[in-house]
Amino acid sequence: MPILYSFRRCPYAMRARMALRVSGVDYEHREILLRDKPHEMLDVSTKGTVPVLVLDDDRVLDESFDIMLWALGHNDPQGWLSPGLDTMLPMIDTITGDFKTHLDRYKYASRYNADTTRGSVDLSHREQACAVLEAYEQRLSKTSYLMGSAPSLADYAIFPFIRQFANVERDWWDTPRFPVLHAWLEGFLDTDIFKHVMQKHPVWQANPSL
Ligand SMILES: N[C@@H](CCC(=O)N[C@@H](CS)C(=O)NCC(=O)O)C(=O)O
Repeated sequence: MPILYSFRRCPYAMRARMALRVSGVDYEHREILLRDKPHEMLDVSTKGTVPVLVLDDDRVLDESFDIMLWALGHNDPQGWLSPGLDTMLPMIDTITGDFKTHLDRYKYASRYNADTTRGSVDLSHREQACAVLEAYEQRLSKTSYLMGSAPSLADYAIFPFIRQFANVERDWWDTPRFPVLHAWLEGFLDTDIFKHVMQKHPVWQANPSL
């Protein structure tokens, strides 16, 4: 059975878990702590990020998007790939590129700016992230989902990052400046698949009896 190293609150791991879930592929879930990564994971993927999927033939997938494609390549019962990868990729790349850059600088301002107090946010980066969100807002004003009338890989690959953004300043997000995007996100947070992949797991231990 494939093994997935995962961390519950990581948006990259969330999207990988959702694709695995929808595909029906069975796997062993190994919950890790980012501050105490098991050597079994680092031995197979030295870059030390989650998610990591170790396949039955010992191949290792250590990019969340590759895990999504691998799972959907096995089985895509809801047609997540239907819009076509070429159509979806530019949008998906924006979220893990520009948007995530600004999200991290907005949320973890003190990590990036020595003058900033721990716990404070950087509103200039919030605004730059909002420029990306504005495009989604306009798109979702025309269609129910990012690629049309049905949810697709694009929605599932993107919404965990918008969730992370929304949680930085929940009251501000709930105002809401992006009402359509807000409702779209709430819809995904309420799905069975999301609730399932957010179930809690104890931290994995190689030798629990020791
Ligand atoms: N490009 C990777 C990024 C994964 C990533 O950055 N995950 C974060 C957690 S959300 C991580 O593992 N960071 C390492 C750390 O915090 O030590 C992917 O898509 O899987």
